Amino acid sequence: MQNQKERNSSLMNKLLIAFFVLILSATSCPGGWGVTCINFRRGDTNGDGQVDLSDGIATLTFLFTGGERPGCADAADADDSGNIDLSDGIYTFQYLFIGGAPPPPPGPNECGEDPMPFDDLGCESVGPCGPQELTRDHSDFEQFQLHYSPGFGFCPQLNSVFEASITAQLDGDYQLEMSVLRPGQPGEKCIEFFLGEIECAVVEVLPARDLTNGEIAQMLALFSDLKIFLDRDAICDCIAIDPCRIGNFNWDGNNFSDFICGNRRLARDQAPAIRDFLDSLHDAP
Ligand SMILES: [Ca+2]
Ligand SMILES: [Ca+2]
Repeated sequence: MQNQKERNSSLMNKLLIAFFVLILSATSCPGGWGVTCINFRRGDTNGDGQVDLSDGIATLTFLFTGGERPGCADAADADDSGNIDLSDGIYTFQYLFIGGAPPPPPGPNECGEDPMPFDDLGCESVGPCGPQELTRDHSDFEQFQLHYSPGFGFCPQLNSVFEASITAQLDGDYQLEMSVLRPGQPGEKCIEFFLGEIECAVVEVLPARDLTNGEIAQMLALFSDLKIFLDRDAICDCIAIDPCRIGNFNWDGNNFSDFICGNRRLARDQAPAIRDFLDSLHDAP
């Protein structure tokens, strides 16, 4: 009787453990490297969308010669052992060249999630498994506008562009209207946003002016080759991201944010490039 009780108790413990494992696998995104519940191709260390010689080399150069850290550690873990080491490079070469077994699920050909996500690995960048990057040309715009809206807070950047508008004129000129944020002085009315470390910030409207020919050329080069996404980043399927502030970039009603979880958004380097360009226009030529 005692043995039967112990067996029942042991069975119950196993069922409870299985239950909690199921709950965890359904709700959590474990992983010290990054999140693990996003799609990847196992073996695609360099994240270019296919598994080939360069991936084995990328794994070995990362391990032994200070090469670039893989954006998706789960992809670099070619043998799914739970860590990245020499055997992963060897596993990839054996698969490619001497008929070795293919990398375990999700495998080297199709994007998929890690069926065994309980390791210390994870994914930060999924390469071509993520939304498709597109190119847009908005250089023939009539009006471009930038404004920021609060995210988690507002977190303004002092001495940087606050709002901007560039309007094409009939004579081929472009008129710039811009405001910047500067530190407030005692007695001035501070803007009413979360300012973090900043005690007081004031919006300063700069005098409107026409862009110079050099500035126009720089702007049109930037706006004719915009890298955008029409889907949010895959990482947003796993974790909540609440930005400090959201930049809204608008060409004649075509609005793209700099928010990684926004559906219509600029590629990662694009918003800073536009912001840097606008910041370069602070001072009249
Ligand atoms: Ca690759
Ligand atoms: Ca491994």
